[in-house]
Amino acid sequence: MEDTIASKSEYFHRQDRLMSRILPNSLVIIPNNRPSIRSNDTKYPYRANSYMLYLSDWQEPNSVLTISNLNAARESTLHVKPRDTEKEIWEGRIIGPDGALINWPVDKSNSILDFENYLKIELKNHSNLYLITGINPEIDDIVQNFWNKDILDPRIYLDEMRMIKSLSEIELMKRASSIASEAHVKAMSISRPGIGEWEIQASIESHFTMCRSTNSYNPIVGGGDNSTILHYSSNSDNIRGTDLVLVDAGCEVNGYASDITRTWPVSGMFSEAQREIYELVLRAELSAIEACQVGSPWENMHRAASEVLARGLIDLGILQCSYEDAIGDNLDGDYRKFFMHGTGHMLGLDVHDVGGGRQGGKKGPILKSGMIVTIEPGLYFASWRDDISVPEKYSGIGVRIEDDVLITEDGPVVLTEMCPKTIDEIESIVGSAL
Ligand SMILES: [Mn+2]
Repeated sequence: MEDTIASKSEYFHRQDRLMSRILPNSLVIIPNNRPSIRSNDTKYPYRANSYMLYLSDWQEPNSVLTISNLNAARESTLHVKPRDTEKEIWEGRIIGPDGALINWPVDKSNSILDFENYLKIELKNHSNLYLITGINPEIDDIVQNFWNKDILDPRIYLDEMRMIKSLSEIELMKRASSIASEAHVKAMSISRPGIGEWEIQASIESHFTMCRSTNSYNPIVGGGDNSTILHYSSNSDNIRGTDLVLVDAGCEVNGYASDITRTWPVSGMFSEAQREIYELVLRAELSAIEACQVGSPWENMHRAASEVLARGLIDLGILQCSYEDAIGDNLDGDYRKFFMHGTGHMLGLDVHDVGGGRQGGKKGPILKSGMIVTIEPGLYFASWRDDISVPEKYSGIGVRIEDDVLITEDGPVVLTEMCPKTIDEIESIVGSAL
C-alpha cells in the first residue's frame, strides 16, 4: 500500500479486533471529519478523523468507513467520493472507489453518493449499530432516518486498542519525535536577544515542512512573561535579551504526534534565578520519567513531579510553609499556584490522545507496555498575577520541560531524548548558528 506505513494486514487485524469485541451482527459506522471553512471558499488544511486513520488510513473528506460482523465475518467498506474529472481539474485527483479497494485495507468500496441506499438495506440486516456521532451531523441524520433502536458508541473499544501502540505506530512516533527534536535544536541555534517569537515559530514550522511533516498543534512560543501563559499562541512579541523563551511545539507523521517543550535563554546564558527554576523543573521531570513503569498507577508520575517541585519551592524560599502544606493532602497544596496543570497525557493519533489520564478529570489508567505518554512539569511565576507573591528575582519566569515517553517492560524509553535539555547543552547550542 503506497500511502500507509503499517501493512494492510495490520489494519485488517485492528478491524477484526474491534469486531470481535462488539456485539454480534453489528454494523460500525465511522464518518470522516468534515473540511473546515477558513473564510468564504478557502478551507483549513484537511485532517482526517483519528479513528478513520486508525482503522483504514483513509485521508479524503466526504467519506465513511463501515465494518460489519454479520454472521461472524468481517466486511469493511469505504464509501468515498466518486471520480469526477471536472472537479479533479480544480481540486486535485480523487482516489475513487476503485482506487480505494486496491490500495486501502477494506473488503469493499462504494460511492458515497450511494451511502443512503446502502444503509437502507444494510440496517435491515443488522441487529446492532455503532456510530461515532457528532463527527458529521449529515451522516447522523441519515442514520437516524433508518434506525430507531439505540445507537451504540464504538469508542470504548477503540480507545482501549489505541492506548497500546503497535511496533509500526511506535516507529512513526519515533520519527515525529526526532523531527520535532531537530526543530527545537535549530530554533535554539538561531535564538538571539530581541528575536521575535514568530521567528522561532517560523524556524520550527519550516523544519516540519522540510521533513514533510506538519504541526500536531499550534506552536507555543512565549518569551519572558508570555512563558507563564499556558496556552499562549499569538507568538507576536520580541524577546528581551535577559528573558527565557518557552517553546511547546510538536509535529505529526502519518497522523501520529510528537509533543515537546523546551525552555532556553535567548542570550545563551541562564541567569542565576532562571538556572535555579530550570534545574528544579528538570529534576521534577526526570523523577516523573523514572515513575513511568509498567504497572504503576497514572498518578505516580504526577506525584513524583509534584513532590520534587513542592520541596524545591520551599528550598528556594518561594513557599514559606511546611512541606505538608506545600504538597497538600491530595496534591492540591500551595505548590499548585505555580504548577497548575497535569504532568502529562497520552500521546498518539491525537496530541491529547484517547485513554484517560488527566483529561476530563477521569482517573488515569495503570501504565502498560506500549503506551506513550508525555511528561511535562513546569513552574510559572507571572509578574502580572496579583494573587501570588514571589521574590522579585523569579518574577516573569516560566519553565516547562516536556518529553515523550514509551512505557516498556525494561523501563521508560524517552523518544525525544535527542532533544537536549541540560543547562550545559542548551547554553552551548543557543545562538550557535548565528
Ligand atoms: Mn503536551
